[in-house]
This record gives sequence, structure tokens and C-alpha cells, in this order.
Amino acid sequence: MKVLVLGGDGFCGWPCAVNLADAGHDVVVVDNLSRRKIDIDLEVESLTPITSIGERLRAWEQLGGKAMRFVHLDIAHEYDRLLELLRSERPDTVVHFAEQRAAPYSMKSSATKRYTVDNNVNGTHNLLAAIVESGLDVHIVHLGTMGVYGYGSHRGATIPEGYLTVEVPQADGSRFTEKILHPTDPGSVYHMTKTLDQLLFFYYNKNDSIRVTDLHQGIVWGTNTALTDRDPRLTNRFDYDGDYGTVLNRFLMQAAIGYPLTVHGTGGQTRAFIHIRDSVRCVQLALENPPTSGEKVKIFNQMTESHQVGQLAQKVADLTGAEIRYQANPRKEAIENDLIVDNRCFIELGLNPTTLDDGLLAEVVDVARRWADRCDRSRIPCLSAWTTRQAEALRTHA
Ligand code: NAD
Ligand code: USQ
Repeated sequence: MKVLVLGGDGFCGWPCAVNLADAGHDVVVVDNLSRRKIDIDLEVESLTPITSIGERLRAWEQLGGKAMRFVHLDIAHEYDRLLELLRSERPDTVVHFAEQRAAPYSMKSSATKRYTVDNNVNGTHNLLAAIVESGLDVHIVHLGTMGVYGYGSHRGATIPEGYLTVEVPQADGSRFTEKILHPTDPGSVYHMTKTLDQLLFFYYNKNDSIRVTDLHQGIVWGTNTALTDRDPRLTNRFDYDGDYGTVLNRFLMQAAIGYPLTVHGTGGQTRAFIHIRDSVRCVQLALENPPTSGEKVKIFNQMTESHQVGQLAQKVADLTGAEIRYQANPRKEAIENDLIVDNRCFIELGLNPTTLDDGLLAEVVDVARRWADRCDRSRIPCLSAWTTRQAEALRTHA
């Protein structure tokens, strides 16, 4: 298959591009390198040293991998070039990772809120409009988030894969049932853009029969896959800073450098997780099992296990002897929530999940230990507060 990987230089996108090339697909990596520029603005670097996209692609080819091309393009602001790219490449599939993906970064200031909405919503809409204008039948595989469902209480209900069957009462006392998109409950401006993406897909699928698979992905942990581990020049990024580092990788890095694990609030927040190896595999499964013509948007819950943040910290502490430090929560979020998730679509397609207990936690600690001297400890605290109330709490507890 011919595949465009939008955002193919990023944390999830790079190992995915390599995996798809290895599986024999004809891959074009498309990225505006904005993630690398944000690192420069924030004065922080990936814990693992990463090479330029050019060097990554050369190394991959030198190792005998199927050649991939790179196109430097901003999908949110270069509509004409995006349309031209679709017309010239005529892809079967576009995998769309190209969004600003950090909730804390999206909540830093009005500038980062506006950037996140502008970049994510425009990028997704440009892609949809360009596919319609090109007249091509392209399958979009989009990386969405489990966060669209929200982290309030689901009162023990299992979160379905995208659609909820509801009963609607009629004036005459009768009822009818209908399958609707699961109500959304975003917890940050970033998560809100993903709920808007979901509506854009719903509309373009209904109006123009665009084929879409929307992957509601949980928090990705780990660093490399077997393929990116083959050569240091292929190494994937590892974000640990207060804006871009996600909770489990942060805990693993903190344990590795002897920094107390930063649990927000009570640690009662429950979240869904998936290892980068499984994330890559899921994208391939979604790409190779596209929706049929006229099928509504396919939604998969791309996660393999759920954990409470405090229990996760305890697990890492048990493994490494790390200390845990509970801190004022910079986010406005529920103190505690339940999270029972249906993920049977991927399991039925053959996903064999990598779990936290598979010894990989230790492996990631090793990655973090290896690069410990690259860590700037001053960039670890999460300082992006959701409202002035959280900002005040951070100041009081500093
Ligand atoms: P990332 O920031 O590492 O990668 C995103 C890539 O997209 C970057 O290389 C960036 O330069 C590029 N990009 C951003 N805007 C662009 C634009 N307008 N035009 C072209 N390229 C652009 O993020 P990631 O962790 O790889 O996440 C990829 C996708 O997966 C995101 O959509 C994110 O919401 C989703 N996701 C990530 C996680 C996670 O834990 N990392 C979990 C669930 C979902
Ligand atoms: N948390 C801590 N300590 C930390 C960092 C985070 O307790 O040092 C807590 C947060 O308060 C939150 C939870 O851990 O309750 C998760 O935070 P996170 O930064 O790991 O994840 P999140 O902000 O939800 O975002 C990440 C990715 C995003 C993706 C999302 C999937 O950055 O792109 O969409 O995970 S999900 O969480 O399933 O919505």
C-alpha cells in the first residue's frame, strides 16, 4: 500500500513509519518538524539523543530497510501543497499523527491554547477537505485519544468503542433505541481538539463517504520498538519534561535518576495505557483492515490496560526503590475515576498485548538510566496550571 504518515517524525509516528516500511508498504513521511521547534522554545531535549529526520531515513536505508521519502509540510497551513501531495502520491491510506499532543502545553497560555486549536482542528479539516477535492478514495487512520470519553465517573459502565446505544423516550411513552457517538467530556484544550476531530470525521464520513478509522489511544509508554532499537540513529524520542512527558515514562525516568515520583493530587486518577510496540502494531492492523465503502467511522479503543496513577507510582517504587511525592495537582480533573474499557476490536484482530508486568518497566528504567546525564532536573516539575486556582495551589505548595 502507498501510505502517507503525517507527523511521522514524532514519538508515535516515527516507529510506526519504520514498521510500515518494514511490512512492505510504500511510506512517505510528512512533518513540519514543529515538535522539534517546541523543544527549542521550551529549552528542553528528548532524554534519548535523536538524530535529524534526514539522518534517520538514511540510516534506515543503510540498514537495508525499504526507502522512505520525507516531505516537509505544515498540514494546518499549507492546504494547496497538501492537496498537490495527495494528487501526486495517490495514497491508499493516510495515517494522521500530526497534532500538538500535550495537554499541559495546550493549557500553558492563551497563545498555546490558540496554537493547539488552530493546528489540530485546521490540520484535520484540511486533510478531509483535500481528500474530497482530490476525488481519491483514501482511508484515514487517525490517532485520537481515550480522553474524548472523559475521566469523570462512568458509574461502572464499560466504555464502548466509540458508539453508545441509547434509549430515547417518546411523548406517547414508547421508546426507540439509537447508536450515537459516545458523549465527549474533554479535560484540556488539547483533548477538546480531539473531540472536534471526531465530529469532523463524523460529518465528512456522512456527507462524502470518507473512510475513517479513529483510534482512541491511551497513554503510550516505552521508547523503542525492535526496529528502532536496531541502530542508535533510529532511536525514538523520550519526553520527560513537565509539558510533554507522560506519566509512566516520567515515573520511570524519575526513578532512574533518584527524583521522587511526582504524583498529582491523591493519585486516584485512572488512565488507559499502551506500550509503543503495541501502538505501532495497532496502527498496522487498522491500516490493513480498512472500513468498507459507505461504512460509518470505525472507532477502536487503542489501549491494553488501565491503572490508577498512585498505584502505578507504587509499582515503579517497588521495582526501583524510588520515593513517592504527592503534590498539588496543576490540572482541574476528578480526584478519582473508574475506567473500564472495551478493547475487543484489536484483540479480535490478533493484538497480543505487552503488559507492564512483561519486564518492560525495567527495560525503560535502563533506557532512562543510560541517558540520565542528559536530564535537566529543573524541567521536571509540571508548572502549566489549568486555572488560576490550580496556579495558586502550585504556588502555595511550592
Ligand atoms: P509528537 O508531538 O511526538 O508527534 C507529532 C508529530 O506531528 C511531530 O513530529 C510534529 O512535528 C508533527 N506535527 C504537528 N503538527 C503538524 C502540522 N500542522 N503539520 C505537519 N506535522 C505536524 O506526538 P506523539 O506522541 O507522536 O502523538 C502522535 C499522535 O498520537 C497525536 O495526534 C496524539 O494526540 C496521539 N496520541 C498520543 C499519545 C501519547 O501518549 N504520546 C496517546 C494517545 C494519542
Ligand atoms: N500525572 C501525574 N504526575 C505526572 C504527570 C501526570 O500524576 O508527573 C497525572 C495527570 O495529572 C493525569 C494523568 O497522570 O491525571 C495522565 O497524564 P499524562 O500527562 O500522562 O497524560 P495526558 O495528559 O492525558 O496525555 C497523554 C498524551 C496525549 C494522549 C493522552 C491519552 O500526551 O497525547 O491523548 O495521554 S489519554 O490520557 O488516554 O487521554
